Amino acid sequence: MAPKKGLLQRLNEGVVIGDGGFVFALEKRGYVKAGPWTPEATVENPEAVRQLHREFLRAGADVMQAFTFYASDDKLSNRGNESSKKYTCRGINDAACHLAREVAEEGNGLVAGGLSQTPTYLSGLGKENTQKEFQRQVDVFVENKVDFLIAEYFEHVEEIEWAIEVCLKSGLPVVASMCIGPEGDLHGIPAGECAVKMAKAGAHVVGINCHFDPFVTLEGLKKMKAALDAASIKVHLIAQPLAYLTPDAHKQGFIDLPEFPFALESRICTRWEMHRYAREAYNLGVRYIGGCCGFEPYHIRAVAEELATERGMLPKASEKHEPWAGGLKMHTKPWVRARATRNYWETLKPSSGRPYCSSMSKPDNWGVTAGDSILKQKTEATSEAEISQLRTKAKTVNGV
Ligand code: CBH
Ligand code: ZN
Repeated sequence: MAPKKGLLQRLNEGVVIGDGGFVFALEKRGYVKAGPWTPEATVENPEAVRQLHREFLRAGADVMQAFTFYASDDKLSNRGNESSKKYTCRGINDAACHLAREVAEEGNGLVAGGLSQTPTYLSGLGKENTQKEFQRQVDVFVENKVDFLIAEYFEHVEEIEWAIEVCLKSGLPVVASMCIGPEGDLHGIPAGECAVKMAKAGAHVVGINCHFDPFVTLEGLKKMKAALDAASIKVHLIAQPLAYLTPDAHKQGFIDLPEFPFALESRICTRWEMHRYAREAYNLGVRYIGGCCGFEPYHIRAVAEELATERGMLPKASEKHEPWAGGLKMHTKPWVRARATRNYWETLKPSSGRPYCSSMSKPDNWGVTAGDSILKQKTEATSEAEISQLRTKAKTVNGV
């Protein structure tokens, strides 16, 4: 068999589909604790992690991200009453790489080792200490021969620049993705500038994951693209947004929504919204298109179905899903059969089923993340005027 094409070749030739949200999906299935959000499931319940990888592969994902989110030693040591179970960075990252590789080999998947922001940085302990945390993870990724590295979920561009520096020493392709929106990072650095800094630090692919919905994320990516173009920098773009609609979120995204993290369900994007996301991302020039928290395999399948022509194939999971609701033609009831059209689902405005729900909430207005604690700086309520401004913005961004 010919060797698998690497990430950069695939991006140069076409589109790469990422996977979806692991901590969120596995929390709901009972294998991850919300709060610490650490991935000890790779050791405790490997079958659950393996199964989720398989479902994303079957849905069309080209990348199996090893489940190594927040798996640096400093983060793992802060798991409340579970801290006595001594899981190490090495043990968890190694197990995660094995699981991802096992499933990637069942198809044409690539394995990515992932780094994310650290309590060491957020507590202000400096570059050397922060890079030590990254290095310990990267050492395990290199030993396991992952196909590329992905630094994701960074709120401060300075920290991701330090992560990129460590990653590059491995010689592997490096993807750098920040959890920011159009307003930029938490130090006030605009989104465009963040992209330029990540690219200048040497990342091969730059972009955004988590914190905002697909359409707000693409607004951020537009700014990144404009700044990269203005600086004549050529890199690939990545988008891995939330599957939750967040038109009302402020700078820190869904973390500040009152529904985070246990009551976000009414905000979940439909598969049809993911078709729109995939098309808009592709048209913008984004070539690494995946998802983060809230993205389940059926969302990734929708991305793969939307891009089936570009990719020259449908995913395996489409055996059970005829694109644009075709399967409904086999329904016993004629009014359901009548819904087997693209137009029906594209124009539907789904109801929430909750008569007393507002479409927008008032985001909390807390301070910035510092280590694992939150410094409450101000708690001004969002004003009515601000809410109405957000509604207007949402109409234009999300068409809701
Ligand atoms: O598990 C995953 O899907 C990772 N690829 C990304 C997780 S982003 C996690 C957001 C929650 C973090 C927090 O509240 O601290
Ligand atoms: Zn996320």
